[in-house]
Amino acid sequence: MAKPFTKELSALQEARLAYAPGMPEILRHISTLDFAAGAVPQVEAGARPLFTRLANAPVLRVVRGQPEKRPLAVGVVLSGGQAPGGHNVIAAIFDAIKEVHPESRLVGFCNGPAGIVKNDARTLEQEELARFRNQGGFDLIGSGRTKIETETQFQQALNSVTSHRLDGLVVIGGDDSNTNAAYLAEFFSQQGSPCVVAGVPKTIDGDLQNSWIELPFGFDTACKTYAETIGNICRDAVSAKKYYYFIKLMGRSASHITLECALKTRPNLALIGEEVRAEGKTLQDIARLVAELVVARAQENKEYGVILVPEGLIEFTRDIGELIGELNRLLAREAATEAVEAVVAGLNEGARRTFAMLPQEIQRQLLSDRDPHGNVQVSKIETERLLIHLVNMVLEAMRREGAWQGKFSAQPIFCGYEGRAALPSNFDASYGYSLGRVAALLVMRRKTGYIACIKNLCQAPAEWEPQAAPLAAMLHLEERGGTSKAVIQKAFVDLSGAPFQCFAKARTSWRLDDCYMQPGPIQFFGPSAITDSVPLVLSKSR
Ligand code: FBP
Repeated sequence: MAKPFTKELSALQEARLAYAPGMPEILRHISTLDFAAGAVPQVEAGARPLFTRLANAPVLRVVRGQPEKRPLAVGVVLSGGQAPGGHNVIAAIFDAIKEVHPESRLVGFCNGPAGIVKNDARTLEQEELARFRNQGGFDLIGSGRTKIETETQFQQALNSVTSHRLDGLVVIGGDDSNTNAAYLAEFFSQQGSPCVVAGVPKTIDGDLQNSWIELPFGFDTACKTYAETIGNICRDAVSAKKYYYFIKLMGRSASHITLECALKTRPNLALIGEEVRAEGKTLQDIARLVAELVVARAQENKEYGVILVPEGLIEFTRDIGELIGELNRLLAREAATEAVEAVVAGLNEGARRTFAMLPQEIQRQLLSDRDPHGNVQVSKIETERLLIHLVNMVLEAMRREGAWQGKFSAQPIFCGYEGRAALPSNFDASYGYSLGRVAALLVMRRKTGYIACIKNLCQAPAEWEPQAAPLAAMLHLEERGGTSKAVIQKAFVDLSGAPFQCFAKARTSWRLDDCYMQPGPIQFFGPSAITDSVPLVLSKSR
């Protein structure tokens, strides 16, 4: 296979290589930086016994300190789904450790955490990295979803970092991957390894947020990419006036992406999973709600429209949510080896009834493999098609009763993978780069079990505030695969928060009036108000 850096780039990719990402002013002189300890956050009682080494760690602020001149050896791994800005995290670690000492080494573990276990690694050099700066995708070293969980895997991971004589390992990942980073940090520390473990918050889903992490990197670019498509579709809808577009948006569980895209494009309806759950709605209720919209718009002579459907919607509905819970329990117990009939027979009565009402294809998708963390692979479930099917049924019933004579022609669309590997926006290019420098500093100052954070993201990068927060403080007990486990809590859309409230206030007029907005493609050249815009969910929170 040809080496990645021999790839030919487009004119825009070439131009992006020259972009100098922004960063907080203080991060420019890495070798003279240190951390100052702040408050010590509480670690949940259930997690404390598992993290005896990591508990009682303070939040860290970046400050000036004594120069460091030692060469550093750092390992890096990309974990989970792609997110724009990942290559910049790696480039930043490389630049930072070379600034500390030209003989510093950066080792990339290939294809995700499996690369750490198998010690599938290679040294990354300037010439190769130069072709990946400000580029999308994760193809420099690849990614993967393997979970490091058995005693043997932990030992193998330790052997790998020891064999490379690493001072630190940087895990670039989402909630599950950073949970894994916390366990690795604790294990390495208990075994007396000098290798520290640092996390970097990544995921387009936007669900790795808490008191210290305003947003993970990748969310901004993915939302801008999807919003471009949605805005174009809205324009098509209002031009052709003949289709209802059901656009499913990636984001696994939480509806952050849908909320951001709705604020950017103003569709006729945007379903928010967290609201559906709060109101205890079933999928049938949602189908009726959409049918009502179709009927109301038809009365205004509008037989077209745009509806946003979050990928995780069905998990939030009362009926399908319960069914998925039941299936997860049975599949975990039976290790998915049992025949489908046997799994279905094990369902409680309500779940069995819900299952029976679903089209066969959706039944099959619901039963397909879980990911290594036990999650249903919602990106494989065609919720947008299922909803169209159910809305059609409601409308046809209305037709039979003489309550509906209109036309309903629907098109399903899925916005997903294309947003994960897009060329990073200026925001994500700079954010990824800044996070990478904080991660390098964590290794340089031998701080283990921390995640790099940047506060004040609504401001220009020069004003951003770099920090590091203890991973242990983010853990809480959750039931996973039938057992209780300390994991980083996913952040869902806060229905009382300013971004959702702002959407809730505006959406009534979007239903019947066509208030569509067309944000257009991500811009890299031009006025800063356009090229450097930040996610609306951040700016509306202020
Ligand atoms: P991460 O949380 O690992 O970043 O992945 C996000 C995501 O893109 C989800 O939005 C989506 O449901 C899932 O990955 C798809 O996974 P896969 O790449 O395995 O199809």
